Amino acid sequence: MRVFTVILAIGFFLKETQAWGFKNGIFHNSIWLEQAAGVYHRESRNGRYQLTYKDAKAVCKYEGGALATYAQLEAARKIGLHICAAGWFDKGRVGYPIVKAGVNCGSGKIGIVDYGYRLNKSEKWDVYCYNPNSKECGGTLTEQQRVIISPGYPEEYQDEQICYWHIRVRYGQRIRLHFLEFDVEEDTSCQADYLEIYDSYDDISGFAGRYCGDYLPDDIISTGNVMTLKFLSDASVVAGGFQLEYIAVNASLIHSQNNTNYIFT
Ligand SMILES: *[C@@H]1O[C@H](CO)[C@@H](O)[C@H](O)[C@H]1NC(C)=O
Ligand SMILES: *[C@@H]1O[C@H](CO)[C@@H](O)[C@H](O)[C@H]1NC(C)=O
Ligand SMILES: *[C@@H]1O[C@H](CO)[C@@H](O)[C@H](O)[C@H]1NC(C)=O
Ligand SMILES: [Ca+2]
Repeated sequence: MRVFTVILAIGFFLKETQAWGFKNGIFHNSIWLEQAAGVYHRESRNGRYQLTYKDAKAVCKYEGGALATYAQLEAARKIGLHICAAGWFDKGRVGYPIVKAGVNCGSGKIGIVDYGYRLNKSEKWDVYCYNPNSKECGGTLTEQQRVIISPGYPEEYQDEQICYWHIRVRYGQRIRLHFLEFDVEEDTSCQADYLEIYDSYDDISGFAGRYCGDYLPDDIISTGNVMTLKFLSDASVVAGGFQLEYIAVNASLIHSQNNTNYIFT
């Protein structure tokens, strides 16, 4: 039975390897750097591909930015912005930036995958915004244990921040998040400012929760060796921010043997 499981797992792994692939020893289906060169990708709060051109402009404006131009998107791509989701950018154009060729994303093309100027501005896509004033924050964390803080903590965070933290610990380990302090602008469905947790190495799958307010969230344990945290603040009202700690935990110390979400490193 165990052998059978291993074979199944290897089969799954090979299949996924073909579809996705490795880059810098990281196995994944898409890369996103946090924002790059002031450009960032946004989707509707209702999910992917929900924004008309008018909505898209409003999203960027709401966060203090504007639609990215082709040149800004390309500048960001050149320093590593790789996002497998088509979005509006300047002048009603739609496309996305690709750094790494992949079958499932851009059909092997590297560069801006450009859908051109859309005649129908009611089509729904994501959006690429440009805001040179938003602070760089977040990063890729591989330590066994580390404290993560909101930008500027223990000072209040500022408006218009977007941070991604990608946590990756050793194969066979899991990540336990433990909140130490938490104070993020409160609203009923956390639409203004929020911290989002993903049980995956991107913010495309594995959504595990969105948090705001000043209630200290419970500990969260990943199902695999990766996690993504995303912090976003809007154009007004700030709060104290947050401080949390992650610790790599040996999976064998956790009862469940669920390894479906591991990536190889
Ligand atoms: C424009 O796009 C919208 C959304 O996809 C669609 O419902 C509508 O029929 C399109 N209009 C035209 C004229 O193609
Ligand atoms: C976790 O596993 C590693 C490698 O198997 C081992 O060296 C380490 O001592 C373990 N840590 C704990 C807390 O059990
Ligand atoms: C294992 O994890 C996956 C993904 O999180 C979940 O869909 C599945 O139900 C889990 N299986 C068990 C036995 O816990
Ligand atoms: Ca706010």
